[in-house]
Amino acid sequence: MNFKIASCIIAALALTGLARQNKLLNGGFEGTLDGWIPRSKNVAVAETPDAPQGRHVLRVGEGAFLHSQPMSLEPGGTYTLSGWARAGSAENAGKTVGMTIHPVPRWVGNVPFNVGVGGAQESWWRAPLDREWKRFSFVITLPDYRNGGFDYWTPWWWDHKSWWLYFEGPAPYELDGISVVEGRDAPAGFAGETPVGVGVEIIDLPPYNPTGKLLERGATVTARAGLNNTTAAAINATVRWELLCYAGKKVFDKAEERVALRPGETRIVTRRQKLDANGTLLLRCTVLAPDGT
Ligand SMILES: [Ca+2]
Repeated sequence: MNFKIASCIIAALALTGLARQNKLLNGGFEGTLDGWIPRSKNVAVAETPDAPQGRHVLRVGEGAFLHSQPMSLEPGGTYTLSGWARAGSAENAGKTVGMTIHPVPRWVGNVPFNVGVGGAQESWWRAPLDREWKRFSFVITLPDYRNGGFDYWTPWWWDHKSWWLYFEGPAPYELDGISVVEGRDAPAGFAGETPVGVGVEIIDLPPYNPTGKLLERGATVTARAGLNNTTAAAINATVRWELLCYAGKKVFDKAEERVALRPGETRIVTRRQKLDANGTLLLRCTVLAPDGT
């Protein structure tokens, strides 16, 4: 079983069996920004008929940059980063969008450094931008602290496995189908994280307020889940929504619906959830295989 976690939401998937698994969550941006950390408001998922993967892409505007959620990679491992990029304006055709990876610090405030520090390899990879979608592919070889890579960094602030993927380019530009897979060969197209990619977000949460109540008991929120069949086969699945206590031990509410996904299809499902419980709550979306596993 594979789990993905996004702030107050957990999405889980019980289907397995991908040939090459994407280390990124929601690299296809199918319906939500789940799995990504925009560093400004000028980053959005957009539906477009010419998306190279699925039907949604990421649009990055002026002054914006973004990180992926942390992904777990093996020290000394070799991975291939691939995807599609496109200029969002005629002026940006011919320019490049840069990407690199940073260790994820355990301690907020530690200055991140990228993969090239302390090593001889490239620190940044640059994908060409054009008015048409262009595919890019780069091989990343990680330093190995056991052989001296990053050995001057004390281990308490980094677990040597957690990395962020980071993009910075000439806005506006667009990205789609981002994959990080093991080995030196780029996948033919997008590599799924799981057979059905699941991204979940609550679209009507009030802004964070450290001095007041976030939501009153009995309030209703709307959750939106993007379900993307990343395989070449049709999948009949069950979507299960559960409202849980923070520890995951008590279920306050549960609902299920059946969903049929054609190969490559994306479906957006929504859930209006009444918060009829006290405390810190999790709304979990689980996609189950036909046999309920
Ligand atoms: Ca997509």
